[in-house]
Amino acid sequence: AHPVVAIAGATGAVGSEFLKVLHDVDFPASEVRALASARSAGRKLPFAGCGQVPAGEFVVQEMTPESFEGVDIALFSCGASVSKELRAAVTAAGAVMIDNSSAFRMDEDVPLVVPEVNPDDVAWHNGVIANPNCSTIQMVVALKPLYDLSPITRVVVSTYQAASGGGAPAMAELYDQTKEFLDGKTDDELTVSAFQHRIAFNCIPHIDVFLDDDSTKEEWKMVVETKKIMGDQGIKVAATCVRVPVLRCHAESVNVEFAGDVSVEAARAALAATDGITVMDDCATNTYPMPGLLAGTDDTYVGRLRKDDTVEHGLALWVVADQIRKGAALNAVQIAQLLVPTA
Ligand code: 11C
Repeated sequence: AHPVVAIAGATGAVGSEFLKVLHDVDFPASEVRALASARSAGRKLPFAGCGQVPAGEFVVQEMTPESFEGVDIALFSCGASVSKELRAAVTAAGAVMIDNSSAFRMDEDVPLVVPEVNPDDVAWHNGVIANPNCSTIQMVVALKPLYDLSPITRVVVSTYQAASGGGAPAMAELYDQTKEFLDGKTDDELTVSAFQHRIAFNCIPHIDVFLDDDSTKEEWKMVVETKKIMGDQGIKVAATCVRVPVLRCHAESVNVEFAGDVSVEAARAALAATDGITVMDDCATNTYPMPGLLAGTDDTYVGRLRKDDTVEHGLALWVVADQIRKGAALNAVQIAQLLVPTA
C-alpha cells in the first residue's frame, strides 16, 4: 500500500519539482530515492517529506540498473536516451516507469496519459506510462471539456514557451543573458548555448529539431500526442511553437473548430466545472492568465474565451500553465496517484 518511489534525474528542473510535488500531494510513499548521473551523485537535496518519509535531506545516489530493485514507481526525467537505456532494468525490477521524456510516447504499447483527459488508459500499461510533452498537456486539459460539448475537428495553436522548458541551464541562460544584454554586451559577446539564438528580448520560432516537412519536432508532438491522448485520430492540429523570454509557464493561443455549435457561455461553464482548470476571464478588469502571475501553480488557466467567427463553429481561447508542474512533475505524480488509489 505504501510504494517505494525512485526519482530518476532528481537534480534537474523537473526532478527537483518531483520532490516538491510528492510533498504537496502527500504521496503515500514508504521510501523515496533520489537518483541522478554520476556527475550529480553526492549532491544534497532538501525534502519536505511525504507519506511515511520524514522531512530531511537526500544525498543523491548514482543511478545504475540496480538502483530500481524494490522500487514500485520510477518517475523519470533525464532525457530519452537514459529512459531507453534503463527501461528494461526498471520493468524487470517490477517497477512502473512514468517517463517524462519523448522516448516511448508514441509506442503502441505505452499509454500517454493526462489524468483529466484519459485516466483509464493507465489500465493497459506494460510497465511504462508516458507523460506527454508540456505544451500538449495544458492544451488537452483545456480541450477535453470542450470536446465533451461537441467533437473537435480542428485546432490551430501558437505557443509562447518559457525558457525552463529547456531545463535548468536554459532558465539560467535567459536570466544571465538578460543581465549581459543590459550591461551592453553585443550579440557577438553574449553567451548562447541553450537555444539557437539569443533568447533575451527575443522570440525564437524553433523548439526541438526541424523535421523533413519544415515543421519542428515540438510542433509534431502537439499534433500526434493530442490525437493519442484525446483518442481521436480525426482531430486536425496545426501548431507553431515559439520560445519566449519567460522563465516559467507556457502560454498558448488556441483556435478550436467544432462539429456542432458551442456557445461561449456553454464553453465557459464546462471549463469552470472541470477539476484542474481555472477560468480567469474578465475583460472589464483586464483579467486573463499570464505566465508572470502563475509560476508555481497547479491548474491549467483559461482566459480570453471568445467566438471565432472565421469558421462555422469556432472558439478562441488563451491557455497558461506552469509547464514544470502540470506540464511535467505534477502530471507524472497524478499518474502515479492513479496507480495507487489510496494516494
Ligand atoms: C520545451 N516542451 O518547452 C519542451 C520541453 O518532449 O518532453 C519538453 C520536451 C519533451 O522545450
